[in-house]
Amino acid sequence: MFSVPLWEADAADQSDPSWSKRSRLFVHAVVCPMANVLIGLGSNLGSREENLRTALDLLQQTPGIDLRAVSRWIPTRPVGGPAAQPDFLNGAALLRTSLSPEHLLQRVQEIELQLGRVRAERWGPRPLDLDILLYEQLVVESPRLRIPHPAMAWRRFVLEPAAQVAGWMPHPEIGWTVRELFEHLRLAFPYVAITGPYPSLNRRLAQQVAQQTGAELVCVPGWLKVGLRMLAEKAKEFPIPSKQRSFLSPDSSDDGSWTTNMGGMPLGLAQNRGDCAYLEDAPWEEFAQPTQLAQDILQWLQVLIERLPSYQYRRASDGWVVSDFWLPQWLAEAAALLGPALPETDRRLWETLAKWIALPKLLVCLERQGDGNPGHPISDPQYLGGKYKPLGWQGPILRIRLARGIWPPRLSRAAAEVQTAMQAMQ
Ligand code: PH2
Ligand code: MG
Ligand code: MG
Repeated sequence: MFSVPLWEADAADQSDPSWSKRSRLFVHAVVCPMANVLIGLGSNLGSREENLRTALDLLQQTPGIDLRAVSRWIPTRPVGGPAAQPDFLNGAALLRTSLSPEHLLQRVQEIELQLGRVRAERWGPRPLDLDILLYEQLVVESPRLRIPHPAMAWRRFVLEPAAQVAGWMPHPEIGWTVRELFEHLRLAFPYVAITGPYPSLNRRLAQQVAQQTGAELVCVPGWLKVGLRMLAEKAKEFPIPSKQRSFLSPDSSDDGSWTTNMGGMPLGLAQNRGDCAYLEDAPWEEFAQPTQLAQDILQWLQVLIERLPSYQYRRASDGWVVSDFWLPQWLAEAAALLGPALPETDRRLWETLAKWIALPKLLVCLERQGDGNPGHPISDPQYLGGKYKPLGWQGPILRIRLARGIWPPRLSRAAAEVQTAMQAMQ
């Protein structure tokens, strides 16, 4: 039997270009089909346009990469990073590639280095930044690489050029196309909703963000979801046992008055409690009748419709609004608390009215570390699932992990993160 030794096949590969081309095509078609990849480009040092041009040339010259479309270059103000860094030139490119995400990342980083990139400060100035934004519908989460790029869904300097070359590409985690994300960014009411399992942290973060950005602050009213300051104020009006009163008093540590006064509590009670531990110890029934509560919520929804109108009614040029709740989540929690006391008609009215209220341009979700303070079970989706089906969120979401072990956690990093995201949406 006749067979070509391997080294002869190699020799043939090198001497006959058409053979080599055919064989490579064959390999791609069978082993690694070409993937559509969306790349973001940015430069704010040196000759920006030349840097971007060179980057594209180097990409195109890479075996296994086929450049399909390139956006216009868009001048943008720097978002985040050191003050007074130069303006950026941003763009996007659509590739087809046979390289794996890891190999593509390696190649992209080589090109960045070749153009003089020095990795120093986060969000610092650079002659070239090449980001893999989307790789088909893959979700990659490794220490070196995250796809989709975690901030792409709300960055204008990413979405505007990306929509020019890959408007049709869906974001695998959000389900919207790049074009839909860009439309949402342009048209949605300038509203950031903050949610998470600790009501008082949501509030503190919302307050801090509003203070830093000048945004209007909208907080959940009443005592259901408030920090302890307001609960303590309420407690003065209602007869509750003094044992509970002791840990409802606001403290003055940290930056505000919204944290539990753990000092006044027996150690056992203070352990591993969210700020809403009072929900067990001072059941809401002591404060109001369920039907009254359901009515209050209806009235409050009317107020929200005026303050958070859907984007058909107010233009995006209006000022920012920040809320310390995300409405569907909050309604789900309220419904869970009310349980069977919530009439079906009221629940349907809530849902109908909720649809009139603007979708956030960005949802911020504070997330606990696995071993951290568990928060209150009413914020646990599993608990909610059995009681009330929350409206699903579709859209950009900024997840912020709280630091381990520190309680209450400092929120300055989280606030800076939200502020940068808001800047990126402008
Ligand atoms: N990239 C960053 C941080 N900030 N701002 C603009 N305008 N354009 C960018 O490409 C950019 C940025 C981090 O990669
Ligand atoms: Mg980048
Ligand atoms: Mg980068």
